[in-house]
Amino acid sequence: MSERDTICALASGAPPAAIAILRLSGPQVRMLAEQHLACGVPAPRHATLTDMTDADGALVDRGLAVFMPGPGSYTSEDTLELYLHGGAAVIAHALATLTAHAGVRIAEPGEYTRRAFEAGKLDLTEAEGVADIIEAETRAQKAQALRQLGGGLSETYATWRTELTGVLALVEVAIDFPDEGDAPDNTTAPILKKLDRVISEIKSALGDGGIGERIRDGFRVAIIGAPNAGKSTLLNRLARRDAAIVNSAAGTTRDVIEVRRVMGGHVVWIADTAGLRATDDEIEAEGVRRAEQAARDADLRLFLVDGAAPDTSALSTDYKTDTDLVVLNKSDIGSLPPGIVADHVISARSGDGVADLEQAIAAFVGRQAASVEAPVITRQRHRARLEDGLRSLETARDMLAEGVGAELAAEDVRMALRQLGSIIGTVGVEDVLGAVFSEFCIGK
Ligand SMILES: Nc1nc2c(ncn2[C@@H]2O[C@H](COP(=O)(O)OP(=O)(O)OP(=O)(O)O)[C@@H](O)[C@H]2O)c(=O)[nH]1
Ligand SMILES: [Mg+2]
Repeated sequence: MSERDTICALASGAPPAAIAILRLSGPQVRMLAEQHLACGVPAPRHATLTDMTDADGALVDRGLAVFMPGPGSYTSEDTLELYLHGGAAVIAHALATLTAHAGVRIAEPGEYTRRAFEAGKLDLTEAEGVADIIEAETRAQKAQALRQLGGGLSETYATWRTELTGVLALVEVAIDFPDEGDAPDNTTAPILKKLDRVISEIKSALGDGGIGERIRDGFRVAIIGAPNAGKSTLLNRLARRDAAIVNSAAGTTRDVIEVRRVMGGHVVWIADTAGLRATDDEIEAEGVRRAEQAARDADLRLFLVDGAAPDTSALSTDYKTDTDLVVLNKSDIGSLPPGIVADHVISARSGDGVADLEQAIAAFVGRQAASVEAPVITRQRHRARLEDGLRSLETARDMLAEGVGAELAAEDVRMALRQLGSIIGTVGVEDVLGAVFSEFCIGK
């Protein structure tokens, strides 16, 4: 294929809307403007009011056209944006008119940004920032996406890659000119020092408690406790809807039921779980296994204790941490048992004390989010590659320290460079590109 397709798509929201923005990019944009716009190819970067007509000369709509010639456009190709009336018939007529030409088709999800990436306008973490900013629902998500889009992660990776390239050069010198007179320490000590610095920086990025991922994907809170403690009743209250079945029979909930809320400015997933108890029922036992998994995966656990029939055995589980909350339920029944130290006393049924509990959850996620100033890792993809890179660097360091084969150490540093490179998309990304760009909406 000598020329790539010209792509077009609705870039604005679903009709009906005040305005529909159609976006075109590719080699045939000028031709399309000449054939279908009364103004011809609009003056670059000026909004031009014009009629748009179809192949038969019938009026499609009248609107504004903005032409951005390549390579100074987002995709670095000729790009045209049409601001038409945001009705379904207008959009359908306009897109049908454009795609009637050979080599003009509807864009794939994220294809504009993919072209921008391929033209070197942004790296992969910046492209992910574009997807994230569109998905962002909280200010914290937006701020993180904006930072990423602005190259906030790229800079960190560029610094590490520069330092590692320096390390590699030193290792290669050591391979080419082994200095037999010197003690090995004299040549390897400075290399090890540089290597150790990068290793400790990567370790500290990895040890961020997953805050970047939590801000992007949501914090996890699990409601844990004995059967009948009122976990599902509490979930429904927090969800403000009837998400889970409530019943006086113990062992009602089997699956983990998650609801999503924004609390303290962050996305929070609250999980209701099966009551913890030993059981012969195969399905319930699987529910208990899933409950314990949800408890381990959570950032915060609410240990719910039934005030009417206190069973505190869940409080001694190995996944309970100091920041978890012990919540005594059914305060409406009166006479709550003495001797249980609870962070909150509530009635999930009447709602008493639940507002305070919500505030405590919000405060917890707020503190967590603030615990890392500018997370380097915002997705599992980054974490996995960075862990691989760290392993390679640690292997290289151990080999250098033991004085076995600088060649092997060099190979591991090269490997780490490739692993970091795949995060920003400079190397070996064919396999990840599809996954990254498929998350986008069409028109971006
Ligand atoms: N009086 C009173 N009853 C409650 C309260 N919260 C829950 N209940 C009742 O306790 C029973 C069990 O409630 P659920 O929410 O189903 O309890 P659960 O912990 O989800 O139970 P499992 O799913 O079986 O583990 C139901 O009859 C609820 O109406 C409360 O605050 N006060
Ligand atoms: Mg339940």
